[in-house]
Amino acid sequence: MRIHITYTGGTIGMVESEHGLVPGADMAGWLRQLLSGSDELTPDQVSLTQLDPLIDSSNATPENWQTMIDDLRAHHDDADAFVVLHGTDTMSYSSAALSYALTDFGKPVIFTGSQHPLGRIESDAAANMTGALNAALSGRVGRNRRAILDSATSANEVQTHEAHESVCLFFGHHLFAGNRVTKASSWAFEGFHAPSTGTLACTGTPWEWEPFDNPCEGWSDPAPYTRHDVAVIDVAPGMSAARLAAMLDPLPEAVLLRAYGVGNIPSDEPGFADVIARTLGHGVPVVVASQCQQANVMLGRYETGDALARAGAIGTGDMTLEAAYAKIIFLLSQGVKGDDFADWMGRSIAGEITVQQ
Ligand code: ASN
Repeated sequence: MRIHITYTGGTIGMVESEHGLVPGADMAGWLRQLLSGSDELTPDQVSLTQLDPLIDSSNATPENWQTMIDDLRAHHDDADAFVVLHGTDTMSYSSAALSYALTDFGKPVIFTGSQHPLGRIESDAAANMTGALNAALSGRVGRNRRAILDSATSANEVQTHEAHESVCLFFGHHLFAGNRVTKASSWAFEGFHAPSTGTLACTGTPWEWEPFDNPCEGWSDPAPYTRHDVAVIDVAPGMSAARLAAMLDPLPEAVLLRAYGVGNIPSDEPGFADVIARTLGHGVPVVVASQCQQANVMLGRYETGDALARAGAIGTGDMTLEAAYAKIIFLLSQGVKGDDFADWMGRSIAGEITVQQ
């Protein structure tokens, strides 16, 4: 068994500086030491790419997502499983983003990081690293889920290929699907939750694995991630139509509106729904998510969300905010527009959404 590790930055490899934590720990040396006593995985079975520059994940962009994808693809044939070391702040955005782009990868990719740097005596770095390695070695992640009919890249040409849902995130004794997870705590060792689907596995002797079968359609030959102008807007009590309009001027390429509950907005606020209808009228997709971590967006369930549904807004179903945002950037990077964009937001590329039959 060979493992390739892509080290992107994050607290796990940080050290104290005059201005707070910054990358700077000896990751290669620490890993060698961590594995030196193991009879399952020796240091020479592990390769490491240290991305340059190492970043705090708060600085991650879609270009960084693509750099990770490029490194994984470059090492695809060198290893049986992969670990991505990443900062926790945007790890769930990156793991969702990579899940869409790697449905053809066919090997496990496990994200992890830590709340404390590896040099701290109370650090969760070793537990998370060994947990991610154990998940990678388990043989239970990244297996073929189903052969699919793919109409993603060319509407008329229907072809079959195999789709895999292979990107996971290990943190605080739990393994999650990479596109179902959200950072829930800035300090707890159990820092992540998967509010709609729960965990894939929990550590122990032995690990407890949960049944999980979210069908996915996959995406063949994805174009690289590029940056796109997506406005993420939170609705709040008392917010006026003028404020919403100002936030949408100039018009972005897409809007991700964080509404209330099942996708409700202040419909009595004069002009509020009109701003959204006008935005849609300009051909800008408006995707409506919920401020609830555990949500199933159903536009039109209430009168307060009905105007959004009638205007053609797209609900996120049970996707996390991170999965929805990364999916919007993915679809824009693929050049998907109009009705196809709305259609794909509701379909499962990599198991990120529960498709209602
Ligand atoms: N700011 C850090 C990061 O996301 C937080 C962490 O890794 N715990 O890179």
